[in-house]
Amino acid sequence: MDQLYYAPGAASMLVHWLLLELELPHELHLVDTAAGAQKRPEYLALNPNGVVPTLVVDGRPLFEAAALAMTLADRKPQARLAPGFHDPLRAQYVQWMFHLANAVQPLFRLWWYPHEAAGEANSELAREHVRPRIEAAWARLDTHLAGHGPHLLGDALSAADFYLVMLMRWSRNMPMPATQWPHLAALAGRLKARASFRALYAAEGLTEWA
Ligand SMILES: N[C@@H](CCC(=O)N[C@@H](CS)C(=O)NCC(=O)O)C(=O)O
Repeated sequence: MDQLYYAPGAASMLVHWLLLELELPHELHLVDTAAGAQKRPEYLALNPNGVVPTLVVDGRPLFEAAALAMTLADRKPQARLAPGFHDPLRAQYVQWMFHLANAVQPLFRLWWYPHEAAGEANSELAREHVRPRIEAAWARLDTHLAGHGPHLLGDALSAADFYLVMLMRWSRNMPMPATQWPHLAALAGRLKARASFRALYAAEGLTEWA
């Protein structure tokens, strides 16, 4: 059985959501990130990066939320959350997963941990600079959905949509949350209506943005 090391609402949420959506048996291990448990030697032995998630599969710890999401989606092809290797949509799917992982998620690292890049004294300034970049990312994604939606791959729902909705959730308390963009809001509404989303919220004890 897969073992997920998670913190409520963190990047582990994507992996947890897909475990539930795909009905894959799993065991949860709460990592108290507020107390710094992710930096303790026993956790670093699993994930030397000191972040969540870690997913232990067949006794082997794996990390990086996007990679874990792709691995899980490929594991259950009948759920059709990842186009198959010979499907023409596969390249677009990989593109969106990498785009979210490389161009969108890191902006949130800058938003939540501005001191890492800019130092404590410049944190507010760093946030001021990253905010328009996050909003520009939403605008580009919304434009894509307007022309080619309702999902990132058009009619086909995929793990990339789950990823996008998790990232959207992270913006919920920002001055311009992602739901201000209508096609993004519609996508989130559809994904949030899924039973797996309710199960995820119950399991992680989440209430905000329900
Ligand atoms: N690229 C990693 C990033 C993971 C990450 O930054 N996780 C955050 C929570 S969203 C974390 O563990 N933060 C605690 C810390 O950095 O100490 C992934 O996607 O798995």
